[in-house]
Amino acid sequence: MKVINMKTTKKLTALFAAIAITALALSGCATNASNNTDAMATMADQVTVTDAWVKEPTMPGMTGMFGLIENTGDAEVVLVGGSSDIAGMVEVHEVTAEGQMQKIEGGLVIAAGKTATLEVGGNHVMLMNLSTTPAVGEEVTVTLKFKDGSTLEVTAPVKSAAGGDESYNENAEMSQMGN
Ligand SMILES: [Cu+2]
Repeated sequence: MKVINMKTTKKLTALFAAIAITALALSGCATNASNNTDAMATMADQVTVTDAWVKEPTMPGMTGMFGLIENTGDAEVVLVGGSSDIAGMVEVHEVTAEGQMQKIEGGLVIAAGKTATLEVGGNHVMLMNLSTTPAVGEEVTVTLKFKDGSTLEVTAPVKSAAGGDESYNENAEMSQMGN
């Protein structure tokens, strides 16, 4: 043990260096791979929103946004929430068979090529903790957020609650869901 062979030490050093370089190269590959993923279309890129509208609030401090969300891509997209200047909290809601609305756990999944319908009595984008009460004729901007972190800004006109003011009425929701 007295004699430490310098050649061996150098070899070991070289070996460790080689391992370190290999590790770097591997992590480099991993980085490239994730960059490639990032270069693909985001969920927001794949989505087209049409007929978006916000209901004139019928309950204090809250309302919903409705419309059609089309997934034009070839991978599923998941709408997980959003934000708005006029709302402290934006969630994606569903209405249960009992007529209760609740947050969709994990978000609203829209398969490739499919269109999700957000409608009164069904799935909707819930705007809560409103800082202002949007009136008919005004426009509300909502930024939708998807599972991959991508976002899509939607500007929706505010429409009258007339004919839709039963949206939180359980019976109305039940009959609509039966259609
Ligand atoms: Cu809701």
